[in-house]
Amino acid sequence: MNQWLDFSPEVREAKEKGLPIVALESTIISHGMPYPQNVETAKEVEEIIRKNGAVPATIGIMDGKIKIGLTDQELEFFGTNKEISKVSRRDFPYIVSKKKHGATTVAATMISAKLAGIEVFVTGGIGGVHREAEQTMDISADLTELAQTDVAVVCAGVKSILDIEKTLEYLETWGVPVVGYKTDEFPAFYSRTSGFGVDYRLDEAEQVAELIRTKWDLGLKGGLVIANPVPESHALKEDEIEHIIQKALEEAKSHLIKGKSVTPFLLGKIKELTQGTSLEANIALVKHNAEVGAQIAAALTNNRK
Ligand code: PSU
Ligand code: MN
Repeated sequence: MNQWLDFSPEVREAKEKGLPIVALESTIISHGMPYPQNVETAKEVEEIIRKNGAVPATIGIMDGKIKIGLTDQELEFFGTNKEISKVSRRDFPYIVSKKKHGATTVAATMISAKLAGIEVFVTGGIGGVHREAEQTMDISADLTELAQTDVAVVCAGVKSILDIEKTLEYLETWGVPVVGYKTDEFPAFYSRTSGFGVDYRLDEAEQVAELIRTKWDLGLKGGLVIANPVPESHALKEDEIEHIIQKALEEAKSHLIKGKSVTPFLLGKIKELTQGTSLEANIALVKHNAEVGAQIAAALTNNRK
C-alpha cells in the first residue's frame, strides 16, 4: 500500500511516535478559495493544529503520488496551479495511474487518510444531496464515502446550496452519526443554524473521541460527521445568504452546469456575489474546525493508549 503514499518528514515522524494527526483536504485550496487567501489559510490552519497538540497532514496528489503532508512550497503549488483537477473517489485511480496532479475532495481525502492511518479530518463543508436531486440524482460521493470509510470529519455542516434535509436523511440511511459539537442544531456553513437538529450533541472533545472509538470498536464501519458551527462573530445572516444562493442556483441551471463542476461553480458564484464577507466567514470556520479537530485527535490518541 505504501508504494502509493508519500509522507512528509513531519507526518512520518508523528506516525512513528504515535502522535495525533489531523488530515486536511486540498480541493478547498485549489477550488474552494481564491489566491492568496487559500494558501495563507492553509498555512494558518496547519499552525492552529500544531498549537492544539496535533500534527497537520494536508493531502493532495502530485505526479500520481498521494502526498500525506505538504511543504509550504507544495501548498503554494496547489493554491496557484490552474490545471489541478478535482479528485473524488471516481477520479482517484485515473489520476494516480496517469501520474497526474489532483486536489482531493472530502471523499478522496478520507480514502487517503484511511490508507495513511489517520482518523480525524478537518475541512470547511462537506458535499451532500443537491436541491432537486430527485430529478438530477446529484448526490456527492462524500456521503457514500462517509458510509464506508473510517474517518471522522470535522466540518461546519453543509452549505444551503444543498438540500440539508435530504442530506441528513441520506446520512441516517447509511448509518453515519451526525454529532453537534456544542450545538443542538445542524449548522449551515455560513450560519450557525439550519432549522434541522443533529442526532447527538456533545460538548467535550473527549466525549467525541469516545463515541468515535466506540463506533469502530463495535465493528461499525464508516465515518462520522462532527458539526461545529461557524464562530458567532463571523456568522452571516441566513436570509441574505439564501438570496445569494438562489441566484447562484439559477445561474448554474441557465448555464447547464452538470456533474463535478456543479459545486465549484456554485462556490465561485457565491464568492463573487458576496465578495469579502463570505470568504472571511469561510476562513474563520475552517480555523475553528482545526482547533476542535486537533483536540479530538489528541483525545482519540489518549483513548487508544
Ligand atoms: N463544500 C464547501 N466547500 C468546498 C467543498 C464543498 O462548502 O470546498 C468541496 C469539498 O472538497 C467537497 C467537494 O468534498 O466540494 C464536494 O464536491 P461534489 O459536490 O462535487 O461532490
Ligand atoms: Mn455532484
